[in-house]
Amino acid sequence: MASGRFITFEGGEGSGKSTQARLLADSLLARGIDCIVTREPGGSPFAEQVRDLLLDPATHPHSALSEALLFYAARADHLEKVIRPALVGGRWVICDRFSDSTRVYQVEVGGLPVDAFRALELIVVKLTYPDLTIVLDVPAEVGLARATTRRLAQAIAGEDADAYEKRDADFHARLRDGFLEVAKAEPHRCSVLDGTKPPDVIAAEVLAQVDRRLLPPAGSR
Ligand code: T5A
Repeated sequence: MASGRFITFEGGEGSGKSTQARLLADSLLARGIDCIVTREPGGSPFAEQVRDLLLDPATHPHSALSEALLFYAARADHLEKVIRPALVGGRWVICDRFSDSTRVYQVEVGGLPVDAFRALELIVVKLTYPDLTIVLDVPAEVGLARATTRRLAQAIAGEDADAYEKRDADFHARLRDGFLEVAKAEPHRCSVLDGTKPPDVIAAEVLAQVDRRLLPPAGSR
């Protein structure tokens, strides 16, 4: 049975993941490759409900373990209802954040023991690892400025800034270092791209990575 490819976008806040996920989907669809764009936390009805709880500034303070368990509750449903069925059906899945975000936010920054993270990965993700992860790297202040601009626009429409963007600049710098460490540890899966370039330039670089790493050479297609 044909199996689709699983591509994730990772990086700090406002690094351009959602923008690039959409642009990649447009390029793949133009090539006749059936794909879906999804996100974490979220991506399935239950996981979107968990997302609302996680990102609600009014949610009561909780430990890194409690937070990780919520992310994996959402991830389990997302994998079961959306990601695995798409891949089994031969569709490509483009996901805005996945387990590397837990590794960075909850383990590297939040202090969750790495053994707990590995145990949850074994139980929930099993063998559904991404084939390719694009890490969009931007200085913390650039990502924050972009995310804040967008949030301000949303606030006019009645939305509040989420719980995460209220944290300080040091937090965002640690996130950046965390994602670069993940990419360094797994170069066969991860590709780091400069997220400060214009969106269309980054999109071309993403496509080049997809071509090089996931698509067979033209003669063998
Ligand atoms: N989280 C998530 C965890 O703690 N653990 C986990 O396991 C998971 C899965 C999710 C939060 O949850 C945390 C991480 C997050 O804090 P979210 O709202 O989904 O919350 O947050 P983000 O994923 O950070 O989403 P953002 O929308 O803030 O960032 P994106 O998707 O990286 O950026 P994007 O594409 O929306 O762009 C942001 C702005 O920048 C502009 C866009 O037009 C937009 O205005 N932009 C550019 N401007 C100039 N040049 C470019 N190249 C640009 N690309 C985009």
